[in-house]
Amino acid sequence: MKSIFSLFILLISFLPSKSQDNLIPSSIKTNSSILNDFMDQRFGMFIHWGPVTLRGTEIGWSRGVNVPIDDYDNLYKEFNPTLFNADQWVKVAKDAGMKYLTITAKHHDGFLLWPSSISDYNIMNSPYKVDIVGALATACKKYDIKFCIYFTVLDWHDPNYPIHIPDGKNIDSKADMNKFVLTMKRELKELITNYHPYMLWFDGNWESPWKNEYGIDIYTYLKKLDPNVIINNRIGANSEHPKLGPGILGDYATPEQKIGELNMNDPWETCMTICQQWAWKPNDSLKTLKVCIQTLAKVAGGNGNLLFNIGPMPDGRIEKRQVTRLKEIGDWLNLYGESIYRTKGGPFQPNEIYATTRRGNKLYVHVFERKSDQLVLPAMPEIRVKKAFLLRGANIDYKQSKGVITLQLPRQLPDQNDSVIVLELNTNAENIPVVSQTKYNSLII
Ligand code: FHN
Repeated sequence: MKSIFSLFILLISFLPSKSQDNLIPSSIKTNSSILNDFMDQRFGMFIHWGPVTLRGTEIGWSRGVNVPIDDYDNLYKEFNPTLFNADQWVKVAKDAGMKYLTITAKHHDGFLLWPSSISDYNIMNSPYKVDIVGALATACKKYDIKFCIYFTVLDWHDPNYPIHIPDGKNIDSKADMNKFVLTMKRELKELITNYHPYMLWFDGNWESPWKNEYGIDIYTYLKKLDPNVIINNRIGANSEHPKLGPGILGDYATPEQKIGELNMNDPWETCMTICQQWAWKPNDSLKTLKVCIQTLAKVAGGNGNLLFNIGPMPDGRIEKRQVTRLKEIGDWLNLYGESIYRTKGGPFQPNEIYATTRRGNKLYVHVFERKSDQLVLPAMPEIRVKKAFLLRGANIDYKQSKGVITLQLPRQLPDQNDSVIVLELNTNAENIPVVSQTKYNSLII
C-alpha cells in the first residue's frame, strides 16, 4: 500500500502543476484558526545548542571546516552540560515576553537531543544522560510556553544522506535516500508522539538530494500523526525561504536574519540571532536593545512573527548578557505588549522612523526616531482619529486633513527605542487597506 502511495506521490509530482501547494489536499493543511493563533503569539525563542558548543564554532557548518569531522563527531563524548536547567531556560523566554520556544532537536550534524531508539548518536550516549527535548517540553507546559521543534532535512552525519560536509559537491553513491527518508519519518514519529510539538521548524531543504515529493510525503505523514501541528516552509525542496505560494510547501514563510516584507495574506516569521552566530560563540557581538526592540516592532508592523535565537553555553547556562538583553525586551513588552501581541501589521510599510500595528479600532504607531516635532502619516481616506495618546501616557495633539494625519510629537519621547502612540479611530483599523510604499515615500520628512 505504502509503495503505491509513494508511486502516486512521485507521479503527481511530475505533473505540470500551477502550484505545488495544490499537491497537499486542503483537507489536511493546517487550518487557518491554528495559524492565526500562531501569528498572534508574535515572539518566540529559537535555541541552537549541541556538543559543538564545546568548540564555540557554528553548529553543523563548522563540521569538517573549522573542526575536523572526527573531532566534531566525537564531541558528544565530552558533552556534559551539568548546569542545564530547562525551567531556567523557559523562564528566560517567559521573562522576555516570548510565547513559544523552538529547540534544535536535530541540526545538520545529525546529533539528537532526545533519547532516540533510531540512532545512537544522541544525548543519552553523552556523559549528560538527560532528555533535553523532553525536559524543555515539560518546562514549556509548566510555564505556558508553546513547545516547538527544529528538525533538519539534511544530515551530513548520516551515511544514507548523500552529502557529508557543508557545501559538499560530492554525491555519495553508497547513500540511500529512501532509507534516509524512512529514518527521518521514524525520528519525527518519536518527536511527535513523545513531545507533541506545537510547530515543526524544518531546515536544510536546499541541497540537491532533497526533492519536493519527499517534502509532500513527510508533510502528509506528519498530518496523520498530528493534524494540528504547524509546519514551516522549509519541508519542500526550495531555498525561497521568505516566500509562500506556488511551488512552496508549508504553512508559513521563514525570512532569515532580515525583516520580512509587509504581507497581510501569507503568514511569515523572521528568524534572527541575538548575537552573530546561531550556536554559542565566545565574545560574539550582541545586538543592542534598540535593534532588538525595533526589529520586533518592524516585524510585527510587517504582520510577522519574530523567532529570536540564543545560543546556550557548553555547560548548559545561557550567557548572563543574553539573559539581561532578553529581560530588557520583556520589560518593554510588559509596558507596551498590547501593541505587539494579537495585533495585525500595517497599514504602512515599516521604516526607520516608524512602524504601525493595529487591533480593533486602535492603530499603534511605533515611533523609533524623533526626526522633527511632527510625524505625518500617509493619507487614509475616510479614516478619522477620535483620540491620540501615548500608550500608558498623555494625550497627543494631532491634525487631520484629507485623511493625512499629523501627530505633534512631545519634546521628550517616553522610550528611546520605541515610543507607542495610540490612535483611536472611527472604524476597525484592521480593515484599512495597505498603503503602498510610494504614497509613504512622498511623506517622509
Ligand atoms: O543552516 C541553518 C543554520 O545553521 C541555522 O539553523 C539557520 C536558522 O534558521 N538556518 C539554516 C541557514 O539558513
